[in-house]
Amino acid sequence: MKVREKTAGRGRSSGRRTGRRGSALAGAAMVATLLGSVLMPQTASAAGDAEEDVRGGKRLPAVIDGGAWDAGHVQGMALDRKGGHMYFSFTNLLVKTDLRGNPVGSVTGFTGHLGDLDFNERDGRLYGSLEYKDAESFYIAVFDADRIDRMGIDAETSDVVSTVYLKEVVKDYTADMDGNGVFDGDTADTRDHRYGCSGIDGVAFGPDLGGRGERKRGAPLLTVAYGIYSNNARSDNDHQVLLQYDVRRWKKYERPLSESAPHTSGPAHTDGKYFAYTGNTTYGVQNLEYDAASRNWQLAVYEGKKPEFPNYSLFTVDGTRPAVRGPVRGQPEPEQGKLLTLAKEGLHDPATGVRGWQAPGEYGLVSLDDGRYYVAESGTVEENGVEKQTGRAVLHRWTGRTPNPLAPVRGATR
Ligand SMILES: [Ca+2]
Ligand SMILES: [Ca+2]
Ligand SMILES: [Ca+2]
Repeated sequence: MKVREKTAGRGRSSGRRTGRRGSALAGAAMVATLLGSVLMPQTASAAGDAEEDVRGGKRLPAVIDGGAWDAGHVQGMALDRKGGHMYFSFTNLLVKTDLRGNPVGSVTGFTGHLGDLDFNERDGRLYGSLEYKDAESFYIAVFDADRIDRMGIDAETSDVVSTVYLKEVVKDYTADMDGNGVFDGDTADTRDHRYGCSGIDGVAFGPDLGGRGERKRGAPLLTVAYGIYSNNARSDNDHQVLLQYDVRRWKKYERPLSESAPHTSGPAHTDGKYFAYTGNTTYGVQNLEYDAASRNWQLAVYEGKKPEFPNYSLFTVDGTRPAVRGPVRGQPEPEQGKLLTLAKEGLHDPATGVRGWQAPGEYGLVSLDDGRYYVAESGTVEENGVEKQTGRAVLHRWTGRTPNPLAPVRGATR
């Protein structure tokens, strides 16, 4: 049995979409710890090293082990705090665990790319990004979370998951930007794809980005971040793009997942489209999260490669500053858009004005809205000749220190 681990330490060169960039672990103690967590998920973490929930709610464990699966790498996590469940997206597999890391349900059989997740406390449903690039189709997958009550639920033949088509994303993804009459498809090596859009990944519920982040009577909006191809040869791909939707009007659009006959049922318009100037990244916002304590949005990315940018791995958008109308830089034709403001925190690159952090979160980031976050650790483990993907939610505290503001809580370190 071989064990590799991918997310320890920062400052390494940028990752690729598959996230396969692990280095071999040395040290028998670490291996033993991982072996224990993988082979005995029933006894995972919890009790002994649980951290007290000072707000009087459920005690939240320092580590929630999402298990080891013959699937893609971990893409995102979502917490149903009231229900006591954690959800892990493994690219083509959704796993639901209790807070001790015991698997209680799963949805299988996705042939597309299931990315980041968020749980909507208002309707008790789980939302995730779902991409079918070859079919030029991008959806939000909506899961009836309560009904994920057994392992191996089929995504297509059961009605636990429905999908809503995002026209705005398809329009930007398929844009023939060089006007040669040919759409070049799923490749970074092209001038096509408006803003460099490769699809969608990060999702999170939060306030209207056009407002000041205050709690309004209105429901939180589903916020969906674009994937953005890494391409150093163009200047129109230096923004993160965030779309907002009021999902209370979505019932009429929801359709069963049919991967052989993709549907196009979805809202004609967004409820807001926003731009954050960060410099180009590799596949855009991997994980998006709203933190109600600071009213900040966290955007975790795989670092970009443009030498003229600082290429941070985490960006913080100041949610108390309403988006302002202004020029979307670098576009082939002058363009106005709603611009977000990066928080005046963290590392600062004077040349570009970009602020950010060298921090984890690209495999999963969940704010507890009290200065603590679950950060996903992605790894691999070999069992009986099969390489399996692992995902663990590890509790961190936001310290605000540079370069990495996220520090593991007591009991979370190995
Ligand atoms: Ca073209
Ligand atoms: Ca991802
Ligand atoms: Ca998320």
